[in-house]
Amino acid sequence: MIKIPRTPRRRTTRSALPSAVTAVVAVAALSVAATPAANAASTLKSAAASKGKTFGAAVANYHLGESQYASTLDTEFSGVTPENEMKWDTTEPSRGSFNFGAADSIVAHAQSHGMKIRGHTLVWHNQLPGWVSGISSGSDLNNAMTNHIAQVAGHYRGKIWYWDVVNEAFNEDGSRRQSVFQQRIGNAYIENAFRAAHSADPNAKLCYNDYNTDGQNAKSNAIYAMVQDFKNRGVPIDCVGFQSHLGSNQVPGDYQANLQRFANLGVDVNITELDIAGSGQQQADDYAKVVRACVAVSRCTSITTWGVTDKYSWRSGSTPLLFDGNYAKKQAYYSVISAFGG
Ligand code: 9MR
Repeated sequence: MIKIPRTPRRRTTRSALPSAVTAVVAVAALSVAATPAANAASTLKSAAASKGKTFGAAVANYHLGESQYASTLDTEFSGVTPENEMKWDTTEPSRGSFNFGAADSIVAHAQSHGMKIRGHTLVWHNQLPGWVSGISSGSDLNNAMTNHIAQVAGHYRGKIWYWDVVNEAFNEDGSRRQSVFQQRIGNAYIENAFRAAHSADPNAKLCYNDYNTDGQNAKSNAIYAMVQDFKNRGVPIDCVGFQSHLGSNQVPGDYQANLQRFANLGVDVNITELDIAGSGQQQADDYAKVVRACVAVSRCTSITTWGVTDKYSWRSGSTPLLFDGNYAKKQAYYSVISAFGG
C-alpha cells in the first residue's frame, strides 16, 4: 500500500536557503517528484484509488473531440459509462440490424486510457425503438430481448466491468413498472435478461440499476427482495446500481446503511449516475456524504458521476457535477477528494 502525503509539499525558495539545506531540499523534492504517490490524491481517480475504488463519468461520444472535455476525462476519471450509445435505440434501431459505432469509439477511448467500462443498459423502457414496443406476443418479445442481449453483450464480451442489465423496472411504491417487457413477458423478464447476459459475457458483473433507491423505501425494499430471491435461486446477479440523482440537501440519512444491506446479500454496490443539485458548501457537503458512505462499504467498488461538466449535464440548470461549464473544479470536487482521505 502506498502512503499518500496528507498535504502537498510547499515550494521552498532556493535563494533564501544556505546551500547545504538547498541540496537536501533538492534531493527531497526529486524523490517526491519520482514517487507516484506524491500526487496520488490530486485527482478524483487517484483519490478514489487510494481507497480501492474507481471514479467514473458518463461520457457522450460526440464530446470526445472537444479537447478540454477529453483531457478532463482522461486526467480525472478511471471509469466510463456511455451515456446513450449502448442503449437499444442506438444499438438495434431496427430488428436484427446492429450499430455499434459510437459505443465502440467510447470503448476504444476507455481502453487506450486504462479506464474501466460500465455497460449501460441492455433492457430499459426508455430509448426503446418502436419495433420493440410493437411486439405483441410475449414469447416473441422474450426472443427479441434475449437476442438483443446476446448480440450487444456478446459484441463487448470481455471488455465490460459491470453491465446494467435491467434499468428502472420498479415503481416508487415497489410494484413492477408496467413496461412492455413486464406486460408481455411478465415478472420473469428480469431474470431471463440476467441469464442471457451471463451467457453472452460470463466475466462481466451484472447489475440491476435504478433511481430513488438511495435510502430504505418501498422501491429499494422491492429491489432488495428481488436480489435476495435471485441469490437464493442462483439467478446470476452481481451488483446493484444506485443512480443517486439527488436534489440539494437530499442525501438520505441511511444512505450508507442502505448500500450495506445490499452488500450483505453478496452483491457489489455501485453509485452509477451521481449528480447533486446546488452549489458551494451545500453541494460539497452532499457529495462528501455520498463518497464517505461508499468508502465505508467495502463492496462499494465504483462511483460514477453522470457527466463530466455542468454544461453537458442532462440537468445542467441544477449545476450538479464536479466541473463547471468552463471545466473549473468546483468546491464539491475538492470535498470529494478529501472525503476519500486525500
Ligand atoms: O443522460 C441521458 C440523456 O442524455 C438522455 O436524453 C436520457 C433519455 O432518457 O437518458 C439520460 O440518462 C438516463 C440514464 O440512461 C438512466 N437513468 C436516468 C438518466 C437521466 O435521465
